Amino acid sequence: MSLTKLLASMLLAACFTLHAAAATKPDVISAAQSGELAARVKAETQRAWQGYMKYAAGHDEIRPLSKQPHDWYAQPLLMTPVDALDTLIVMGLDDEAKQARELVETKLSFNQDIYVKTFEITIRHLGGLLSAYQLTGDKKLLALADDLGTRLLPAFDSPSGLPYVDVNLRTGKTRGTDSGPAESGTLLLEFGTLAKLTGKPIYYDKAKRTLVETYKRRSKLGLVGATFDVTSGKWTSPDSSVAGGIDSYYEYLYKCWRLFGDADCKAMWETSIKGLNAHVADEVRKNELWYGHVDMHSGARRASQWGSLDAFFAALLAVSGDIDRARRLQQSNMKMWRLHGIEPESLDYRTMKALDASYSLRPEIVESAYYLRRLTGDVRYLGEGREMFEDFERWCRTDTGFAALSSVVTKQQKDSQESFLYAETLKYFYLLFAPDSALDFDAVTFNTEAHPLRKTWKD
Ligand code: DMJ
Repeated sequence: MSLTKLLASMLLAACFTLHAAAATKPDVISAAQSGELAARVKAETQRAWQGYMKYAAGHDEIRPLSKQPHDWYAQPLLMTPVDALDTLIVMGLDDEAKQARELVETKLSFNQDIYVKTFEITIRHLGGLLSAYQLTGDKKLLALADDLGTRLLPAFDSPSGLPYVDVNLRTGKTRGTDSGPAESGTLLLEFGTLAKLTGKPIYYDKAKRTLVETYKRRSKLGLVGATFDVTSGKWTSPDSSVAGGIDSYYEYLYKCWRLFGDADCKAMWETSIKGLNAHVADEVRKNELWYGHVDMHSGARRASQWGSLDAFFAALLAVSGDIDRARRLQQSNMKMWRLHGIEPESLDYRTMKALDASYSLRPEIVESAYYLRRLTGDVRYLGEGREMFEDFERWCRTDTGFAALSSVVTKQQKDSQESFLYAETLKYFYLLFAPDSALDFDAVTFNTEAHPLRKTWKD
């Protein structure tokens, strides 16, 4: 081969390689491909629902490897149908939605002598029932929510106004004083909506008080700690971050302004986000944005830790109007995802080493991709969504649904499938790829379990 021919063929090969790379680049997704992805997510949701119905109908969850039912408490509270119902409706899986609704309406009773987690039952059950009621107009769902709301109210009767961790649904007895901002600050979207829909202001007032009590305990830097004692109302850990245990407290400060137009919430959010950006935000390797852990009083850095729960914060930045930081943070989220081809529960963002390598089928990074896609119109988030969905299917899929991973390094599956898989992870994947008309983003406010709530009342 002549030198010219050799050079020409090398150039051609280089062009081909570049073209091939461009073709697989995540940001080149057409509307048709996006529609196909939405259909794939819908089919996977249907398949996972059928797995639950076959092996665990009427129970809280299915264990995806042993195919056994699993309940959180001595009596099932139908976590999966309650969490899945609005997702099935939004996806147009009508037969499956009918099954979920029937299970909820015929088998769910809150008149049980069991202590339940105030926070978890509020975000999953109150949130799920209220959103399903708003989507269907079915009054039985609102009656269930009202019954549950009444049974949870004793949780607010503590000396500090911060809620007890557990409440007995039948006796109203409470227990659990070791709590934190996420548990006290993630109740107002649900209790507030319940108040508006039932005309019972007590629900709004109690949940707002506990949010305000949390905020009142902020430091001079505008930051909250990780844990407090419900009886004394004193901080027991000064560790400040946007991580699990605190996360959705910040989310609800902003979203309660968005849904209820509550000006106090707006003011509390504005003070808080200033404190977070001034003291908790951290930039490494020149322009990578993360939010680490600091002492709430001094601002001294305690850890460079980030994780799959923290990933929601890009969505919150985006919806509250800070698109620039939101985009940068989502890049960091993707860097976390790509480290092992699926994200770890937590990592050190300075060393980029996983600190907890498990993956619980969490939705937050997908939630952020969805918000950014809707708010910027940028197709790169579709490409990143496809990449994540393909990894998610590759490593977590089982013949009955999806399994958590005990390690994202070894990809060893674990016998656990939390109900937020249906409420959040599959819903956010679907909404990311589906046309905007699948759900009017501007008209809803998602609670922290991705149950969309709508303002249907007059002020
Ligand atoms: C969900 O129950 C909620 O999103 C909560 O705010 C945090 N943890 C899970 C999902 O990861």
